[in-house]
Amino acid sequence: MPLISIIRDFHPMNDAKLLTRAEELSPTLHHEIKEPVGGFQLKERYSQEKEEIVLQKIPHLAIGKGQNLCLDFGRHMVGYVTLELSYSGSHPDAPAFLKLKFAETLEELSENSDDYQGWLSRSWIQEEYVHVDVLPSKLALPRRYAFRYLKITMMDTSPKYRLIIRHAECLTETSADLTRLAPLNSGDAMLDRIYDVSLRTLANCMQDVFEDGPKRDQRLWVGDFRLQALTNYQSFRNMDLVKRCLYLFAGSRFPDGRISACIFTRPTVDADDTFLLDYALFYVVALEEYLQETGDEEALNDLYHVAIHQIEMAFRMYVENDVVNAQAAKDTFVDWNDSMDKSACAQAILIYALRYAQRLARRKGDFSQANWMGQRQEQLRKAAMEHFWDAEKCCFVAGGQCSIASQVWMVLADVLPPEDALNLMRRVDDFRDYPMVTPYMNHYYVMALLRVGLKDEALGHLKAYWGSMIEAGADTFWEAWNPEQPEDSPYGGRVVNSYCHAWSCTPAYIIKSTPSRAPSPQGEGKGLGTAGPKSLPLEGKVARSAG
Ligand code: RAM
Repeated sequence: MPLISIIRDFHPMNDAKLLTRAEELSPTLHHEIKEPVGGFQLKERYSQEKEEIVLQKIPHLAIGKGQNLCLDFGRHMVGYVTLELSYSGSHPDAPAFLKLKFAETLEELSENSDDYQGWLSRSWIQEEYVHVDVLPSKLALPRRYAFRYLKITMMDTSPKYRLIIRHAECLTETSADLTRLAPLNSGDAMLDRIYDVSLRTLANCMQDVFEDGPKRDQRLWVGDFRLQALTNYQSFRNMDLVKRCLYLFAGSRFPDGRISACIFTRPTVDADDTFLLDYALFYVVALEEYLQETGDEEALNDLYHVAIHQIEMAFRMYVENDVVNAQAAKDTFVDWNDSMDKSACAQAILIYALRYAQRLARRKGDFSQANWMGQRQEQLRKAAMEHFWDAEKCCFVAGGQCSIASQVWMVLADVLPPEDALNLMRRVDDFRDYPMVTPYMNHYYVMALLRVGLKDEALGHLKAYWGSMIEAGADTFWEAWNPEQPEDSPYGGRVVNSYCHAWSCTPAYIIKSTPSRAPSPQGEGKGLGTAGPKSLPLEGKVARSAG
């Protein structure tokens, strides 16, 4: 079932003070001018068969009715495109009628949008029909696009002239400081490439807020944001952008104070009428992680009560006798896998969030609250064992299912003693009924392997999974990817998938925050191959000091 929530007469509770602070923290956007690095023509409009065109020839190539010209900008980018158009032949006696299609990948470029029958709006497909009345002229497109390729199809001209694309450029936009980008130089070419692509993914999602995807949905979702913030701490370190987003979530909420799963920022800030229990709980986690990085007293004072409220509401609405109820499973996202029972995940994520909430409470000096959090963790942990642990199968079972996700989240929540968690994670691949379909879930899978100490397996999976996207052509990481079923889309058609997606950007975080046994060949810095006490994975850091 698609994730669509419509609440009639939804009026978010807006807090002017928090929203003003969020506004003050708006980022500076950085720009660069980028031009195509190559071009080609698709032999047929929707085929992938192409004929390369030498770059120097493009300003002289005249395209007639039905023909196309594809520009390759060399890598994925986000920005505003301007085309300088001209003609060859007689004076144009009719407007040029063009179709412009922007695509993040080659497959997307050659897909016919009319074939799309999915449940998500087709308006996300980045294509325009444009009439150009005067030639030569400059066509400055008003919309921002996320793309690497641009296909220009000449829908109609007249027998008297053909179109020429004299020049094309993109004014790129990001709030990431790209001067901070440096190669990993790990000595492992695939790992270096994964690192680079993951930071490109993050940079292109860093706009006025941390967007989930610059093609779609272009907005701030809590689940994506938490992972972006973690990767940002290891790379661009734009702390104000994280703070801005924390204030935005707190500044526009459900009328009862719950954090919305996502926030619109244009034309004004507005909480979406979608609530996801796990996402609301990740707000608590993200706030605590931000405070670990910055020690920001203002944020602690302004946002502490908002975070604690998420825990209180979770108990009030979703917990009965220390076990999450059926509604909790319905309101929990975890992964794009609708047939999967998410109740064990919901129970585990609540325990996990309590760990962070307890740290928050201590940080605030709210010790009675911290004690309560500690007791509740223990009660929920015991109930999780009684309710979800199957002693015969030796795994967590939810609604008769042993999914990878249930095991991963129970491990991350420290529900099992360390030795048992290790044994469970060694067998986790046996639970194949409910495959992970997003990099988002794969991130938590890797974190669970790291948590039980299976570091080689964790890095092996990172390389295999994110590496398979690179082998399939990714120059930024994709929203959904199941290497065994590459055609899959959660939306009923890949053309609306996002191919630069925030929640996929975490390899750089994992690589940088995972200490290795041996010093790196370069022996510099921290991170993979460069062990150092500061570079413990954050999951581990929290667990050890939270106990
Ligand atoms: C989609 C987006 C977003 C995700 C939500 C749950 O609309 O891909 O990234 O957080 O779903």
